[in-house]
Amino acid sequence: MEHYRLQPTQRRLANAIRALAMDAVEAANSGHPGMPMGMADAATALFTRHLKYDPADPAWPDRDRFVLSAGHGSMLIYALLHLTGYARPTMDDIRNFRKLHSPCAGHPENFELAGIEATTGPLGQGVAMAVGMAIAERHLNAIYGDDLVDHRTFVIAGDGCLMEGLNHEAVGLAGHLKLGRLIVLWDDNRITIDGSTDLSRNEDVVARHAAAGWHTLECDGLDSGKVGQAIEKAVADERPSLIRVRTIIGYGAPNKQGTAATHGAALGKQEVEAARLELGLEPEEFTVPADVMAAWRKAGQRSHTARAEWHRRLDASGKKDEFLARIAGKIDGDWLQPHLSVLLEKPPTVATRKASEMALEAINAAIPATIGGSADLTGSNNTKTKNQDALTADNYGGRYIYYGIREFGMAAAMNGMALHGGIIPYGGTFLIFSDYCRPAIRLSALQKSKVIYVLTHDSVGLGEDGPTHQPIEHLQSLRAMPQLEVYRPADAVETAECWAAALAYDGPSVLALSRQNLSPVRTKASAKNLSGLGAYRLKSAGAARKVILIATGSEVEIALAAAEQLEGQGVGADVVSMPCTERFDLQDQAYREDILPDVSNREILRVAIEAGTTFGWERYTGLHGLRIGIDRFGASAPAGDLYEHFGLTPDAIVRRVTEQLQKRDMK
Ligand SMILES: Cc1ncc(C[n+]2csc(CCOP(=O)(O)OP(=O)(O)O)c2C)c(N)n1
Ligand SMILES: [Mg+2]
Repeated sequence: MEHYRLQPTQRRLANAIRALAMDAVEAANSGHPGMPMGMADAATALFTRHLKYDPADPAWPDRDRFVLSAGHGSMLIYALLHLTGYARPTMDDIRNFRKLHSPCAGHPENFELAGIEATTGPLGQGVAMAVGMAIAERHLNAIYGDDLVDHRTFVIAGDGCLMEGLNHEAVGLAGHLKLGRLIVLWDDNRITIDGSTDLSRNEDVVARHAAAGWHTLECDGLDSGKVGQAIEKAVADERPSLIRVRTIIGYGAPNKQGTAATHGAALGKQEVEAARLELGLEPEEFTVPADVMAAWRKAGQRSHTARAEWHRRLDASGKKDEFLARIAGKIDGDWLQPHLSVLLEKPPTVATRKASEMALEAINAAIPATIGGSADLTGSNNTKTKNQDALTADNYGGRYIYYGIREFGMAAAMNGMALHGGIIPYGGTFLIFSDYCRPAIRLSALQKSKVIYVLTHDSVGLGEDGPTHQPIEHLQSLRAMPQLEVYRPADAVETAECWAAALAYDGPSVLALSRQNLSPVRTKASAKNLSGLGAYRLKSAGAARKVILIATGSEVEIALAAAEQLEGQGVGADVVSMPCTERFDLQDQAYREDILPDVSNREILRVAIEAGTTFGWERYTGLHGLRIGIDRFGASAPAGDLYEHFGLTPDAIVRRVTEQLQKRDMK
């Protein structure tokens, strides 16, 4: 065994990763040792010789980005961060892998540890977020030049990441945009959970990448030197690169390696002992030999000088403040008040998607960090403004991305751009197709990445396209997602306010916007961003208040008309516009009770009106309130006919309210 100790070879450095992965999974009796053990040599090549990073300043803007797309192999990144000298995770953190309050969560979370660029685990999304990071890098490079922005995005992906449908979108987009700074290392171990990849895959993964314009190459993944050579070639090539890294899952566990048994379970005491002998590891758990640790720490300092030089260039650039503010996500530019003044001069009757475009004209002129786009619905989503050129392989400085029909790919790429920093991405599709982006919206929310989803055609009000295109459950299901703010503005003023609130929120937002024209409901200036309060009293009852009509978006004007009729019958009715339930829930109790008094519903009937599922509206109406909406799939017809058909007219609403009031009086 002595020969292992002559010098800390790359293999011995890699074995430190293997040891920590085995030990942590063993201690947790849960986790995935196979992937880190198989990819240890490849990761050692990347982190000791190629990746540009500095554990002393994990947020250094010009660092290379590394994304562990195969997030189940989280112990790989935890080991790497510890070995290269990041402040966390400590060895104690690693000992507590997968336990409550350890930053070493089951899957890597960017909000837990500096050095983790993206939250991964849902397979495929890491690669797709990396595409967004690579776009962000080229875009900022086009603006600030090589002196300030000149880095790469590296990814480790497994068979699973490349099998997911999303991968087709991500690979297509990266190939089309010629993102040469993107390098994916594919852990080709021919194993997934169910067993051999022969069970489920016969496609030529490499040929698929080549067909999309990628540079492809392969190497022995158990030879760190060979992996390094492949990385060098990938770096030199102008196309995005896929390196097929041939490995053996669980490498070093003599009886289990190469089998799915190492994928996602502790190896067991006996097998760990056998692996220690096989690999020449220290006998004690969680132990890294001093010379190996020293070599790792030294590797972690490789980019020290590069960082210092970058800071000197930044100091000399004359753009230091601007650049740092932009990376930090600071937004100045007072676009809202001037824009509102123009709107209030002559309140327009427009669809809120059009109102969003009008707001964006002001936003994109005032805030250079925005990058817009759409998944092939630019003219419908109204996401492109006059000053936006397309961001293309020939013009990375453009600020509008034609994502193609790749909703999930767009959403994941936007997460990547937001995580990279320096960019505020927004992108459009129909609200119905939020289902196609939903897993990425969820990662926006979990990571609190500032992405704005412009989701138009937000109800049966889209009309003739029919039930396949008409959202029903979407608004409420998106509202159910933690940390995501869902806005549904009622007119052009609210739309601008919602945009302002979304831009100010340190996390993702959805703007649900109408296809059909809406009358203005806000015609007077207000000192506050009322939409930012989530809900506000748009009209106060004239007669004694018996009813509160709570409506969102396109239904607010209908509620106003219904209230007028009720008042005509001597029934006092407030109208509350509620563009964002999440925001309203955040207001203090006094405000909430002022807007929605009488929780018991004894004195006042609360009525929710939204052209979507009524599921969940009892939260605001109370169990004895009235919920007016659509609890079935829609239908193909002109919007006006559908609103009649589904009882979303002032007359129908007044009828139901009156009935309900009579029922109560009988009690
Ligand atoms: C979207 C998604 N589906 C399923 C899973 C559960 N899962 C985790 S790892 C894995 C198998 C992945 O195989 P591979 O990428 O080859 O990883 P390896 O077994 O080689 O480590 C699956 C199905 C997941 N994490 N994400
Ligand atoms: Mg595999």
